[in-house]
Amino acid sequence: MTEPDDVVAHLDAWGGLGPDAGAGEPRGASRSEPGFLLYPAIDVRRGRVVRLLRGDAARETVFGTDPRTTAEDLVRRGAARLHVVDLDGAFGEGSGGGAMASILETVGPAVEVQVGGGLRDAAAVERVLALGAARAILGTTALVDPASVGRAIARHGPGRIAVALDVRGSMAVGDGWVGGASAVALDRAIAVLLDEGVHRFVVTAIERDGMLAGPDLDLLRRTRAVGAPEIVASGGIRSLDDLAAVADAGAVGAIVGRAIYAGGLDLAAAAAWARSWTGPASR
Ligand code: AMZ
Repeated sequence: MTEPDDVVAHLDAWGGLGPDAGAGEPRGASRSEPGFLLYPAIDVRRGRVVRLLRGDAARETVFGTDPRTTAEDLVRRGAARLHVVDLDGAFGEGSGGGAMASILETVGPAVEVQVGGGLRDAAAVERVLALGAARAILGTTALVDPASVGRAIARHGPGRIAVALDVRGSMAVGDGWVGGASAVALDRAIAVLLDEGVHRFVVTAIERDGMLAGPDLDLLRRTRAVGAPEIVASGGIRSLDDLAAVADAGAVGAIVGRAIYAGGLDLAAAAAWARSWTGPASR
């Protein structure tokens, strides 16, 4: 799959992170589970499996017409975990709840499925966890109402709630990343959410998402440096080397999307690497 020419430029526009953003890292990556946590991604929009470029709904590639079949296929190819996003929910355009439920029903018992997109109130979180999601991921809600994340953690436990920090420049943004989206300075968002008891942050480099352009390691180091205990890296990952690089930058896991659908990352090999990963010294 080749990308349109107009979208492969300007990947270095990440101002403000600074060359020494990783200095003074507070501690080693906190590990609640063994191995490296590899999450193949299934983004669902209008019932289909899609990848977007930098989250832009107008630049969509369809990789499947049945999310459940895609989930089964990824598990067959070696996935022990899945990251499933309801893009309709994330864009505030209704709900892909049916597809989520179908994925959870089919593979939820066998693999760890984390679900995000459109979980904007306590009932939505409750619903997705009751359907069998291992973890609910909160993006917009975490920015606009961090106290509600604290309440969700108090109710469900820190292991079942993660926050999506979708980062553009030095801001965490919500609302599907469109113009006028909710936005909070990244460092501030992390500080507030740590106070609310958040343990795991899924950090997406928006400018790299879907671009197969490599991960933003400075962003990961910076996020760790401000105290995020567990980071799952997302955006731009192409290869085993990229996975190793984000692990070395302190991420406990990573989300891979386009690379496993069209970018030549062998999921079975990546899953085997992830299982055997024991820390930066193991390479
Ligand atoms: O691609 C996008 N435009 C997009 C996307 N993938 N917008 C949001 N999301 C994802 C976030 C997170 O997993 O990375 O949706 C979830 C957040 O949804 P919400 O509804 O809680 O903001």
